[in-house]
Amino acid sequence: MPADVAIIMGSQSDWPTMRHAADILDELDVGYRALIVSAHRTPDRMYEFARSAKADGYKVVIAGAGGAAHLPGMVAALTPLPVLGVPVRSKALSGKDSLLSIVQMPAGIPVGTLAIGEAGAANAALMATAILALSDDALAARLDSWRAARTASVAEQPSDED
Ligand code: RP5
Repeated sequence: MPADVAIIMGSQSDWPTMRHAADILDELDVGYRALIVSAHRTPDRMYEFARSAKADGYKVVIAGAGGAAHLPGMVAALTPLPVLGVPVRSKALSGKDSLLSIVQMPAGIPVGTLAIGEAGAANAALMATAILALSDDALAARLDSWRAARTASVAEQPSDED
């Protein structure tokens, strides 16, 4: 299966969050590759990844980082591919620093910023899937089924069971 989506993250410590994106892509049968690419610790790796991402066949980049989270914006500056940013929850500021670092891009270089943490990672995967589904009818049908199953799983009345 071709890797249409790159899930990149600044650190191994981001993986427990970013794996929620990977889980959704697995459910939807979307090819991806997960890579540790740090703007601060491995800037050359980040540059090489971003510069070649399109030629390498990726169509969407999901970038998760925490704290002074430069990774999504730097990668967005270096590739024409859509970049979805996931603010990872930080120890010091609970991810508010990550969110503000990622979301406040100056006009001209967009990063599609999702929610802090696991919900953001999962939604980044769903948004990446929706982008890919624009030119893939089979994937669009899988995404429709996935969404319909989520809707069908919601009970009409609350239960006493946890
Ligand atoms: C960022 O620093 C990473 O994205 C991570 O969220 C944060 C902390 O990294 P570690 O110190 O846990 O490696 O670059």
